[in-house]
Amino acid sequence: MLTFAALALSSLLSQVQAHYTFPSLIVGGVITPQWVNVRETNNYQTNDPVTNVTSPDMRCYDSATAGTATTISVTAGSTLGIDCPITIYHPGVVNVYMAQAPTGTDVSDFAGDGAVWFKVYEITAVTNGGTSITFPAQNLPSVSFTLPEELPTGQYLVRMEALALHVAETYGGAQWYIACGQIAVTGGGSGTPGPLVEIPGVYTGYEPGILINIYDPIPATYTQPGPPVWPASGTSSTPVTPPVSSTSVVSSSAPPTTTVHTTTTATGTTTAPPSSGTGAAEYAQCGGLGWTGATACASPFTCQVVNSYYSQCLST
Ligand SMILES: *[C@@H]1O[C@H](CO)[C@@H](O)[C@H](O)[C@H]1NC(C)=O
Ligand SMILES: [Cu+2]
Repeated sequence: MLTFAALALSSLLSQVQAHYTFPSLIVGGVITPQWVNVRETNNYQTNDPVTNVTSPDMRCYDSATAGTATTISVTAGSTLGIDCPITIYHPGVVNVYMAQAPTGTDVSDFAGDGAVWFKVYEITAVTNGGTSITFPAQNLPSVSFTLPEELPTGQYLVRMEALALHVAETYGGAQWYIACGQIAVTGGGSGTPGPLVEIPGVYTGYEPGILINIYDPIPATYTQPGPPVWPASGTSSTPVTPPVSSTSVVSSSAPPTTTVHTTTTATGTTTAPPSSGTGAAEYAQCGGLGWTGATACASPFTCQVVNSYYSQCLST
């Protein structure tokens, strides 16, 4: 039975970890309705990340929702987007994996088990020999990439993975924001996607791009976790966000939350987000080694230590 204290605690936890989800695909410039072509994830309300690399939820994060979705057609060679209404506000990197449902199996019935996943897109970090590290994926409202023309026609899971690295200096600190869409690729080619990996299984949590302190010392290099992108020409270090026509939004049951977050830049300098009244807004950074911005939080939020590099304005 949930006591008031338990409710208050769960509310606190959900706010400490109130992050982001990927409820929609973007097909032909149209944002699909939320959780229709993307399997509803366990965090559709809390936005909580996955932190356990061996958990079955590393795959599609839908163990608690049944994760039903319908499948949308996308032409090989066209642009596929994945929408993030709250924006990807933590520093980190992106990997997009796909897995083809076996011939004769509807992707709705495909669990994605076995070594079936290949990486089709990534957004890595940009380093400069130790003077700076930047995260081009940070603050993106969506991620878009070109479906390879070589991709065979068929039904696929498309697994979005935003790996947040702001508290990744200890094992288990890295945060994964995950969702799986269902697409039917038409007009495909005759490529052989690979290398194929299992999820979970692809990460141990000890990779240099996962167990990493991004603040001090500033990493000289960054190693993107996971296999190389297929096909090799599909690798892109510059995220491209095509314009999305707002009139083409099919539906959205809940308007996107406009939570303001902190932008941490490569050099350790940090830009504080705007706040209403006195003090920084909810989820804004308010302290940590190297922090030179505001340390006061707007009422009713208080500045709480996440780690020595990162304090955040949170509800108490
Ligand atoms: C991580 O997930 C695995 C597999 O479900 C489970 O056995 C293990 O207890 C989990 N670890 C933690 C720390 O929750
Ligand atoms: Cu977060």
